[in-house]
Amino acid sequence: MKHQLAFSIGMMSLGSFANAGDVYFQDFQGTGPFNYWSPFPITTAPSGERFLGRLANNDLAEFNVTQYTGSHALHTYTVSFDLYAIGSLDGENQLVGPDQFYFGLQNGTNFFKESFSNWDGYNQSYGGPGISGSFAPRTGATSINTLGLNEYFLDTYSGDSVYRNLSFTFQHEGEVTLRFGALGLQNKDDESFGIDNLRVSVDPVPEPASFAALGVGASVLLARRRRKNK
Ligand SMILES: [Ca+2]
Ligand SMILES: [Ca+2]
Repeated sequence: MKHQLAFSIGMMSLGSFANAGDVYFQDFQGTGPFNYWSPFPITTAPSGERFLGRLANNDLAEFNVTQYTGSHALHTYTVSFDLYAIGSLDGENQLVGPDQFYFGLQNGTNFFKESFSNWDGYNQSYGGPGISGSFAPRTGATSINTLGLNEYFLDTYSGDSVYRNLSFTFQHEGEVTLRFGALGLQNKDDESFGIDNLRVSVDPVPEPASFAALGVGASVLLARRRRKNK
């Protein structure tokens, strides 16, 4: 019986990688603890939505994917999450900003760093998935003022903007610790960011050696067929 138990546990952990695809999802609706995250506050918005945040000046929130998966091997990682841009964010404005959110790895690799604006008249650098430039406030937002986070300025210069499903794919060997941060913000009750609905997929990377062997095999087969046809 002991053997059977060990075997099934082994298969379960192996299965999570053999099947690939989604291995982690977190919507922060529960009370936690949220394992493998660095300690960070959870906020409940007036709408009832719970999320990781608020991130403001120099705050870092980190999730250790490797501790969760237990594998340092080379994999393709796909990470997606919802970003909440909260309060009177000033986008690209150089006097009271730029107000930036960034996402990357703990080792310093950055995948995303854009400014966001909820302030009418101040543009933001984020223009949609993969698009960076100078755009009107809230460009690319999925919904506006749905969380109820507008306590600082109760007008059109504040509120909240939800950017659903920002998605990033990268290959990495070794430890993967995701890092979410904010730069250049004012007080947290005035300007901040939140993270929600984090999804991580981990897929094996095909080995170049097996690709090469497949290629050689195919060309040998082709050559044989050609000889046969002559
Ligand atoms: Ca949530
Ligand atoms: Ca600002």
